[in-house]
Order: sequence, then structure tokens, then C-alpha cells
Amino acid sequence: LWGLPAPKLKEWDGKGTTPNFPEIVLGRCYTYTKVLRPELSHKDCRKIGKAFMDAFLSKDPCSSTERDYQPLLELTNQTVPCNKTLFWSKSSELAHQYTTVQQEMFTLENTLLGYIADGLNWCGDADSSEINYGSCPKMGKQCNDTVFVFWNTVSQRFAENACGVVQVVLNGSISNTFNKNSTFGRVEIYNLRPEKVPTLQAWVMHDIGDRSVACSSSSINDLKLILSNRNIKFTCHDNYR
Ligand code: C8R
Repeated sequence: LWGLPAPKLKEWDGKGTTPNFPEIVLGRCYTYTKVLRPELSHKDCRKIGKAFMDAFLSKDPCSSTERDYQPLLELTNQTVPCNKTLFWSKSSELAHQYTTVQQEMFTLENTLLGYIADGLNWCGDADSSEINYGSCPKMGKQCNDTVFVFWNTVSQRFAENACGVVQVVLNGSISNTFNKNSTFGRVEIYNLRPEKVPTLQAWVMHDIGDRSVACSSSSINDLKLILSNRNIKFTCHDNYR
């Protein structure tokens, strides 16, 4: 009502929503569906943009659930061909350079919803219908915030839908080459379907000059064990050229 002061948005420790978030979401949706993958040109980007906003607006960013994102997930469903799924962990740049050259391979960012959300930040507020551009909870730190829940939810779907031999690019130049707290180690490997995914192939890449062999490290052994318990075969390659 006129004269009533607008409610103050809650303040958090992390940076706020990316400026122009709604416009970026809409623009990326059109770029992906009309330019990059015209086979998806039937997707309704206005609906997708609205479903994204509805997932977090007028809600406490620390009480976000998978359910909030279900309508968005339904509108952005997409089939990745068998044998073409590529996961990564602490190796985003290299993995995406690879899929840029190897266009038939798909990381999550090479699918519509991953492409729309990559690198963005967002949150709403329980007491206001506005976007909080001022601050948001620090992802995965202050609480299970809305961006954290988003990546968990979409990563889970990406892994569940995978079929055939799947690939992962890992970083051999850090101590936890396989990190059980990462999205890959916490969500994706547990959501692969053994009846559809016979094998996971790991490509462990090192910095130039680093000649260590991470495939024989204890963290890779942990990954191997988890997969063998789930009846998924594991192969590992150090520094494939
Ligand atoms: N995945 C997870 N997180 C993603 C992401 C993605 O595709 N894309 C972005 N931008 N992010 P990390 P990880 C953001 O620690 O935890 C999927 C999120 O803010 O190097 O193992 C993807 O399918 C997130 O917190 O890797 C991939 O296989 C960090 O980047 C894994 O999960 C994650 O960066 C990667 O997640």
C-alpha cells in the first residue's frame, strides 16, 4: 500500500543475485534453444524463465527444497545420447574446453538448464517477492541454500538419465582427486543407474610438469570401491594426451 515502507530484505554473508538475472536466464534460454540446439526450439523460454523465478521468489533461501525446482526441471527435460555424458570435478575449465572441441559430448552445462544457470547466483526472500540483489547465503556454507539445492537437484537428474559408458575428468594435481564431498562424489556417482551404465571411465589430468600418477592414489581407490559396490566397472587413465 502507498505509504507503507517496503520490507527490508534479509542480509547474508555471500554475494547477491547476479545483476539482470531474469534477463540473462531468458537470453541464455533463447540462445540455447534457437541458436545452439534448434532441435529444442519448441521449448517455451518465457515459461522456463517464470518457473525459475517461481522456484525461489518469496521463499527463505535457506529452506529451499528439490520440490521447488520440479516445474523447472520438467520444462527443461532433454535427452543426452548414450555414451556421451561427461562429468567433472575441480576441472571445469578443461572439461568444457574438451566439449567445445568434441561437440557430441555433454557436460551438464552443455544441456539447457546447466547452460542457463552456469556461473549465476540467485536468491529471494521469505518476506518479500523481490529478487535479493544485495546478498545471498554463501553457497553450501551458511545453510543448504537455494543455489546449492539447485545444483544437487540438476546434477542428480543428469546422472540418473545417463546411459552407456560415462566419463569423468578429474584433477590429478590436487590431493583429493576424488572428493567424496563434491557434487560428483556426493550426488552423481550414487545416482548412476547400474542397469544402464556399465562403466565409468576416469580421465585424471595433471598440471603441465606434474608427473604424478593419480590413478593409483588412495582417493581414486575410494571411487573404485564405491563403484564396485554399485556394480559399475571402473577404468582410469592418467594424463591422456
Ligand atoms: N555440476 C555441479 N556444480 C556446478 C555445475 C555442474 O555442472 N556447474 C556449475 N557452474 N557448478 P566443483 P563438483 C558450480 O567443486 O562439486 C555437476 C556450483 O556452484 O569443481 O564435483 C556436473 O555435472 C558447484 O558448487 O565440482 C559435474 O560433474 C561448483 O560449480 C559435477 O556436478 C562445483 O565445482 C561438478 O561438481
